[in-house]
Amino acid sequence: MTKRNDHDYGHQVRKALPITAVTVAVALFAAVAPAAAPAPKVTARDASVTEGTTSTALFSVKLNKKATKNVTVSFATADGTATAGADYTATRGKVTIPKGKTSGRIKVHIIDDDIDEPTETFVVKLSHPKGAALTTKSVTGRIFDDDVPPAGP
Ligand SMILES: [Ca+2]
Ligand SMILES: [Ca+2]
Repeated sequence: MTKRNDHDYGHQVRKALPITAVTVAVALFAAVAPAAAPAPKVTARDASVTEGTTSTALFSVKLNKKATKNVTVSFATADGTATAGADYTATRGKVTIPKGKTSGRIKVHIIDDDIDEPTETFVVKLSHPKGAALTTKSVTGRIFDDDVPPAGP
């Protein structure tokens, strides 16, 4: 009776061992593996241009820390008081901040008209971040006029 019980006990221990070994291995791995780093955050800044001095509005897009892989953010312009096709060129696309870098740029073409007008604005909407969290959803482009008022009668 006693011998048989001992044998059964030993059998149970042998069966249990692999599970214990796996559990210890998983616990060790969890302790050694670094915790997943939080994704970098993307911010963008407004831009201002004066008609005629430059044909491009440059919007700076920045990460709060270097990316460990390429970060992309989709963007698309939208009219404010400025009109696409008359004051600036409607633009959409993706801005990429390459792995290891912290900044990228969005370029929007500004149209130099000959019309005297107030300062006008358009918006660049940001969306669909990949590899980072988006903290700026839209930025504003300001176009300062450079045309003189028409001469009075
Ligand atoms: Ca204009
Ligand atoms: Ca103008």
